[in-house]
Amino acid sequence: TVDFGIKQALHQLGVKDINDGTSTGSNHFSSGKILESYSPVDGHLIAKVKTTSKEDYQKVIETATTAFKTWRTMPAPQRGDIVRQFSDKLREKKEALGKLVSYEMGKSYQEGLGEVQEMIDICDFAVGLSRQLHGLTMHSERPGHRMYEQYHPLGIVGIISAFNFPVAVWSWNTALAWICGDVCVWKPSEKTPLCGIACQNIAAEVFAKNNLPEGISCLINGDYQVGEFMTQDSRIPLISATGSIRMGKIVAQEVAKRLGKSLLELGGNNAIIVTPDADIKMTVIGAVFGAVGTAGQRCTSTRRLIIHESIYDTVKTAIVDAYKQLRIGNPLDENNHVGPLIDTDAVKMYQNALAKVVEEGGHLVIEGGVLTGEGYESGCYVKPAIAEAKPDFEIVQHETFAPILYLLKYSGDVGNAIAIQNGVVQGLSSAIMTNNLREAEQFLSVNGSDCGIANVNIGTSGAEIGGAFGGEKETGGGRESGSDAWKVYMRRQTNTINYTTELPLAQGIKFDL
Ligand code: UN1
Repeated sequence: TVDFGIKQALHQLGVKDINDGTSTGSNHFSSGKILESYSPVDGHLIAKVKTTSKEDYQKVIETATTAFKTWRTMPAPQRGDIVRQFSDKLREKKEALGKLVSYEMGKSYQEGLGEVQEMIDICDFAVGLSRQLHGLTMHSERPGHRMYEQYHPLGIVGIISAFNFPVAVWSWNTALAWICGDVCVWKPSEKTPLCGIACQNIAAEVFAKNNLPEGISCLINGDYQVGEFMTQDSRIPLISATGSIRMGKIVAQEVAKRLGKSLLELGGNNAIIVTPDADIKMTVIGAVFGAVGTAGQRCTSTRRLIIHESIYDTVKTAIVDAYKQLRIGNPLDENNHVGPLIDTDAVKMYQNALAKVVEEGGHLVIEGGVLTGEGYESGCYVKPAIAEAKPDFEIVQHETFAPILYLLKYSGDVGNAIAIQNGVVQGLSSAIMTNNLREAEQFLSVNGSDCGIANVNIGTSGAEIGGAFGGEKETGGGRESGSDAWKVYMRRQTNTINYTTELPLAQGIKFDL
């Protein structure tokens, strides 16, 4: 088998592979049980990682707490310079890290590189932001008084991330949290622990070079129980969690019990509305990349196409034709479009969803199925499938993390399509394909899409880092990445200063002694 430079990439990232030693793990406190990381690309065991025990966790938090005392006093623009150095390192290691993402998670190498690019982009954004952590000033109602607000660092930010964006989502959080003066403790998905170690190594190198404590960035490894150490820990004022709605509900309740803050990025059930005025060629590119990119495992993946009946057959034929060109196979081979699912459990969920849509009366236009034989030994490769369905099917209401696209038909005015699009519990990303200004504006209006992201003539996935990223309803309501998402990583303080010799009370209250 061709190695595609994996061994070298692991070496460059300081991640030991299974032949180099028994275990790997750059977090300094890891005495828990062993976690094995298998590649969905070829089914090989890549490495073993030691997980974080409860005792280790206590030490991690002590380290983070100590680091926070130094870090929070460093001026924000200087913290920005550290983030700049971190992004320089990411530029150096882009190919290696992109390759590891591709090999451990299974997305195409191009998308692996794209993910590292998102890390670089958010760092650049954060560097500029480090000079712009602005508060407002306001006019006091009392004479000789000044009022303003300022933002201070929050403390430890706990990050729980998912396998599908094993490096970028961490950096959306850390790049902002760091310039805000916070320190981070990260629990990556137990399905992609090596990506976590690689990132930690890069961060550690930068902190060491600047004589800063490594505790500014901490890594903990393990399953949901390790996540629970953080959600239940009142020393962590903010938990930023990405994953399923089921997981998010648990995290939200645990954090709320201690009145902590949570930032949730949960499931999507993203749709593209295709109106009679759509550009079909653009629609096909947007829909196909949205549905099969990352093998349908983005939270922004396109799951539903809501097509006007007058162009339904045309769109269906064009999409089916495009699917016939898709090459499925090793994601490190740049000739392939679609890589494997994360593991065989994900394959089972894909199969169950296909069975369910048929059971509910749907029709498979492209059947799908699991690939076997040479190159597919991991058992994780599936064919992207397309099903004609009804909006209210139970399975269509549900987010299946796999390349399954549902075709739904609407008639009449675009308002009917918007009602279908909004008729699910999730509210992450949405799009409309139209050249009709009225339709586009209605889609973006108060009566339009209820999602956190609403695009015109662009698909549902592939958001830029400059905007706030997140969604409404059961997607969890959090916003990460660009715009003013940084504010959640800081505590706001309102300051009123009296520079007179009198003490007038607000609201005109008289209190004479
Ligand atoms: C995710 O799937 O969790 O918008 C994040 C996108 C990417 C991020 C997806 N920029 O598709």
